[in-house]
Amino acid sequence: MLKFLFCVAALLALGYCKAKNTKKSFEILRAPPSEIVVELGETLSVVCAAHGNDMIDPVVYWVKNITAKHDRPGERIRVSGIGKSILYVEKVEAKDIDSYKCVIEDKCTGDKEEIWVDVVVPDRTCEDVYGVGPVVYGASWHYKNWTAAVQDCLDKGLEIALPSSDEENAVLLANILKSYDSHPNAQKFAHENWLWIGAHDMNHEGQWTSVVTEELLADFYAEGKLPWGKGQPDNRLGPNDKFPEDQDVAGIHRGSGKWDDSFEHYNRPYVCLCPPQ
Ligand SMILES: *[C@@H]1O[C@H](CO)[C@@H](O)[C@H](O)[C@H]1NC(C)=O
Ligand SMILES: *[C@@H]1O[C@H](CO)[C@@H](O)[C@H](O)[C@H]1NC(C)=O
Ligand SMILES: [Ca+2]
Repeated sequence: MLKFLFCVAALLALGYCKAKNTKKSFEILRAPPSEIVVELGETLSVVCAAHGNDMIDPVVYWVKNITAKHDRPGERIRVSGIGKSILYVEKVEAKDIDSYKCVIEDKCTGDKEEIWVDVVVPDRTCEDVYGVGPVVYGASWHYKNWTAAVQDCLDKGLEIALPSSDEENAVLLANILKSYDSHPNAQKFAHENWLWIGAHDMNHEGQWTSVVTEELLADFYAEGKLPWGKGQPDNRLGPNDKFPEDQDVAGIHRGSGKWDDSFEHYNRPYVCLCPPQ
């Protein structure tokens, strides 16, 4: 009823507001990218624009705080426009690092489209920035599956983290927590408790191997006993056979520092080994 009244009002005010036909009522002119990397203190300016197909332009507005999984309605930002809206922050602060969406909505036809945008600071995984301090291991609060995480460390000229003793595992955990507490990307994007590390048993079930050197962990892990969590590794199959594969890759828990074997296709943050200081 409200929608109808709005249409009638728009019809009277603007002369026309066509009935919905098969054609979409608007066309997106400027779609923001899915990720924008910005430094703290820089200006953020993101345009989202659409125009009406033979009718008045749609309403365009921005919503903040929708979580990294994009599963909350979030809060609408005050700026909105007809046909165009700009997400603008003069000087980006840590609180602006967040998931946003641009919403394009035609009130007459009910056509609506949402475009998600994650605003992040550069990882700068191993640098002493954002109050993280000097670290041996650098956490990346980006979500990648295990294979992509291994590759991203290589692309950065690093290798994925793999401690070779309980002492190193404790350092790894401490470095993850330091980053978690102060890296601007962490608070908004780290809903996961697990981070990928470089151990797998893809070649032979139960033979945990370094993805970096292909050595067996049993041959070089100092205490001889890997820091698996209780009952792990369990090589559990996916729920209801949803995932046909086994659990062949390892992650570390950011609370306990214990390891668990899991599914390669899961998207998680991950940790790279930094170059020696
Ligand atoms: C974001 O949403 C959460 C609820 O998930 C809420 O607790 C928090 O206050 C919101 N933050 C802002 C800045 O609005
Ligand atoms: C991992 O992610 C990459 C890049 O998005 C994709 O190409 C690949 O298929 C994914 N692998 C798995 C096992 O999900
Ligand atoms: Ca497991």
